[in-house]
Amino acid sequence: MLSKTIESALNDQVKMEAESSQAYLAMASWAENQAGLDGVTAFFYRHSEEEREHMLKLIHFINERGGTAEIPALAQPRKSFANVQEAFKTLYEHELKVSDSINQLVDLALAEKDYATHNFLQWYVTEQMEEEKLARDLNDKLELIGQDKSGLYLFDRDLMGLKPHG
Ligand code: OFO
Repeated sequence: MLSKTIESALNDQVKMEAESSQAYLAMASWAENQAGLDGVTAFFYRHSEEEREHMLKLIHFINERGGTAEIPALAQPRKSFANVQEAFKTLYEHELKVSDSINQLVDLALAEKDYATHNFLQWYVTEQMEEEKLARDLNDKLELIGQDKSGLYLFDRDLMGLKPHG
């Protein structure tokens, strides 16, 4: 059985994953309206789907452990970006915030001696490590590419089949 403290913290995380999904959906839709960004578009759509799965996993866990999952209202995500670099920088910064939030949840689970939740959260810890690394790598590549259009073409092509968690 979940304590009220853990239940509420997990529900905050549900909201964060939902916001991630919406934020990346908005990026996908923005990219879809830019010329020649098919790979970037596909990547953001897939990433949005993955975040929705992260949210669902939390919802099921909360409900299965005797809590009540809350389906949250969401704020309007950012709709447009100056360029691909800015979109990926935003994604990376967002992932850092999510990692921070997961780490705080892990701390809380330990403090509350909720080992089942602690164990459940390990999947998210690993996932965040992978997502952060990928986002960092993509930002590094974009920095190298700069304004070079042929570099951006290849970057976009590489993203076509890439899974968001690497
Ligand atoms: Fe849910 O993994 Fe990114 O945010």
